[in-house]
Amino acid sequence: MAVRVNHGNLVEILTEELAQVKITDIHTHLFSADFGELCLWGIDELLTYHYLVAEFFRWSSMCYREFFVLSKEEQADLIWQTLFLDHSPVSEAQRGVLTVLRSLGLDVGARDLANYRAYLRSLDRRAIIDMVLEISGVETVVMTNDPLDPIERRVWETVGNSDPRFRAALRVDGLLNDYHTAREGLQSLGYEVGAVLDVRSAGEVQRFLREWLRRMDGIYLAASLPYDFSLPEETLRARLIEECVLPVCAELSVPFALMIGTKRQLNPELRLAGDALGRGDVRAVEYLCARYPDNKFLVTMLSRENQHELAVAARKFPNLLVFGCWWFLNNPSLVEEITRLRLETLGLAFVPQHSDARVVEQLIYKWNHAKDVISTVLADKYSDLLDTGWTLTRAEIGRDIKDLFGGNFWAFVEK
Ligand code: FIX
Ligand code: ZN
Repeated sequence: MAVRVNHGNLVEILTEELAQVKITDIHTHLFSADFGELCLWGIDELLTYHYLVAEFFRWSSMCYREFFVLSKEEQADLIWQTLFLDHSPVSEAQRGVLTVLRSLGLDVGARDLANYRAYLRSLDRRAIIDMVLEISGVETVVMTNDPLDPIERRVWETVGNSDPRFRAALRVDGLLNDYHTAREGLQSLGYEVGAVLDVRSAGEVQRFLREWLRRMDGIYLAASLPYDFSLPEETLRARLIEECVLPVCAELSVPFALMIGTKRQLNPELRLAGDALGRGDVRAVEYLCARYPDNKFLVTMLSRENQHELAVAARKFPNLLVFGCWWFLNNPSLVEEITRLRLETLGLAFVPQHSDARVVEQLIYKWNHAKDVISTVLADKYSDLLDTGWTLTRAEIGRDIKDLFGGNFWAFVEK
């Protein structure tokens, strides 16, 4: 018999459905165990996450170079001391480490870094992946894959990815944002790409994209783009998108994911932690969706200021799927605001979050925290429905949650 939802059981039903949903995490920087050293895990990786490195330098006057020559373990010790012991760890990334430790059954109150380190080191890569996927409820992890990275390429050319829980996404930042360096990489792989994007070079770039999407069984092709990304325009990047990326995506029915709004290396001394953001231009997305109805676009934008316009654009174009609260937006207050905005503008037709995890255990906190916020927002929305006299069943709530946490993405990919 269908379970009717009412104000009294709504929160409990939501909590239970969220606890059992199988998540597809549509954008991460994780790798399956096949990728060896590229698969990051353990307390030292967690503590040296670039979000925390940036936060460490809010307090420390240490010179950047002095910090980066230290071993991972030494860097982690400094970050632990500064961000967790000398000050209370209230930021989202700081709290995240504690959520991970607690979820792994460790005693957070003991503040015993040596013990956390010893426990995590007693596990191996495969064991930690199994454990984390189980705890976080993540069923499928989409990686970020760059064949121009020699370490990664060697894996694809030898063992490949043998773990079906991990899926590939072909990332082409190098090609779109630094064509001349990428061209050398393509040439070394046998693609005859010239300095000028003539018909022959465009054909070779297409061949590269097609062959690597097939080799990786890539679900989508992706790029992060700067805040001043604009289309249409007379640039090499615009031509690469319109003459190479979009034709191949259309041919293989693969979405093109655009992650717009970076301001890379605002402080290069901070290395990976040195990137920032700027307000992007939604008109580029509108142009693509209108001009290329046979292409599918997955879009996330980094600036809070772009979210409303982007959601409105998605009302106009069925070939646009908005996803995630990316990077600097992944703070509970902003996730809540953006999720409300999207639900009110788009109904349930979007992908509320991706983790962007770089370290396996981060899946635990990124999803645990996201679910808490999404649950609060959904409770409000379903409660408003009940107030109108609308009836709801538990199965309907389960269906909606499945759509948000994976179904919408897969339906778009398979469209
Ligand atoms: O470009 C990206 O995919 C970004 O997510 C990363 O480059 C960024 O460093 C990050 O880790 C954000 O969460
Ligand atoms: Zn990312």
